[in-house]
Amino acid sequence: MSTASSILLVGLGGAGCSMVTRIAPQLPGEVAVALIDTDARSLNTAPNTSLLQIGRAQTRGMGTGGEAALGLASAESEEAALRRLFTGVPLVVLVTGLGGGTGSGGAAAVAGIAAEMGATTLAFATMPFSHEGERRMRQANEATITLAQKCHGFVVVHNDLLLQQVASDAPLSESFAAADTWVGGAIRGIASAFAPGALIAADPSALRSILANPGSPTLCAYGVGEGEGAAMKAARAACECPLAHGPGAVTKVASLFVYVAGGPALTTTEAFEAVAAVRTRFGGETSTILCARIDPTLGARIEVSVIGASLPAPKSPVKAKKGAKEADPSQPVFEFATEESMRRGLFGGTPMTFIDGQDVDVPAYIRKAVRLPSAP
Ligand SMILES: Nc1nc2c(ncn2[C@@H]2O[C@H](COP(=O)(O)OP(=O)(O)OP(=O)(O)O)[C@@H](O)[C@H]2O)c(=O)[nH]1
Ligand SMILES: [Mg+2]
Repeated sequence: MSTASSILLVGLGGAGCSMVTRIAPQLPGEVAVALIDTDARSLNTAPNTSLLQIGRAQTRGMGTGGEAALGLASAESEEAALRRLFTGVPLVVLVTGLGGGTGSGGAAAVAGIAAEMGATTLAFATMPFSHEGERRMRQANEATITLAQKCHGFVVVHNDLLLQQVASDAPLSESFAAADTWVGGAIRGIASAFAPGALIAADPSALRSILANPGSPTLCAYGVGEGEGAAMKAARAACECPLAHGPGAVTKVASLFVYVAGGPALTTTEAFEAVAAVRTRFGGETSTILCARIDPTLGARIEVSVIGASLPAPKSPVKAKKGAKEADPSQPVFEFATEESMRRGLFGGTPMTFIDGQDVDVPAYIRKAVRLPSAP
């Protein structure tokens, strides 16, 4: 099952397989696609797609019924097939939904094998809706810890946040499809950046060079703009993208990868302006890799995709010297305010409520940059 493509998009578990099946038709032809699940029903034959059923002995072609331990055993039972799948692939993009058993249990094992086979591994993992209950959320949270350690880049996607972008009376299947357009757009950006024929080209090793911090969350954003000032509109949309917000979101990065794609009218100045706007919002002073492509099918549209590596996690506190006063565990621990927490105040750490592209939990005078009169 080895593939000559430089990018392999992998869906794992029910959600991962559905998302990848929806996203795949929008990707450049060079991207290879694989679906992996314990549940045989997810593995529908699709053109140019590798299918791998895991855990035949463990689940007999059914899902794991929410058991992460079964998901892990199922992935491990197909280690040889997974190694063959990842042979010679420079970049693996893994998409999975956390909360169930196959994704939560199997994702770290699958990502670990991909990384061991030499691939730069970038994972997108959805977190359950809050109404799915505590057990699934706990299972998802536990999975994020192990999965993050096995990937070069790890993007947490909050389903609650994505669904806020969709009309509340939309049918569930439509809601998922609409919510997944953000993940799809971001993945299309990454895949197109590395496809041949880019104006300013990059290869997957460039991505690897900025994702040097396994275990830290990765910033991922995507935005589209159209008409006059399209590049700046796209850059602003990327800065407000729901993938780049939510609990635990990365607000400042050390290094950035920015991909700008537009129709034949896209100018160098516009591309650089978009990059500058993204850098102003997220940082990226250490290193910014720019990649750009003219894509005539985009017409007057411009797309901006962003991947950013978070600043290294602070070192664990130095052990107190013998005889020094121990920290009092009853003392509250205060964290430094981030730009985001200051903007969102009391609502920091809660899911965002977007209306007309604006986070309405941020006070209007901050959103609209109104200068307040100074105190007399
Ligand atoms: N964004 C998005 N999330 C989904 C979709 N389908 C399911 N989910 C989420 O993904 C989580 C995991 O569900 P599944 O992927 O069905 O579970 P699984 O990994 O197949 O695990 P088992 O079926 O228990 O073996 C769910 O709790 C939902 O939060 C989808 O199409 N899009
Ligand atoms: Mg399933």
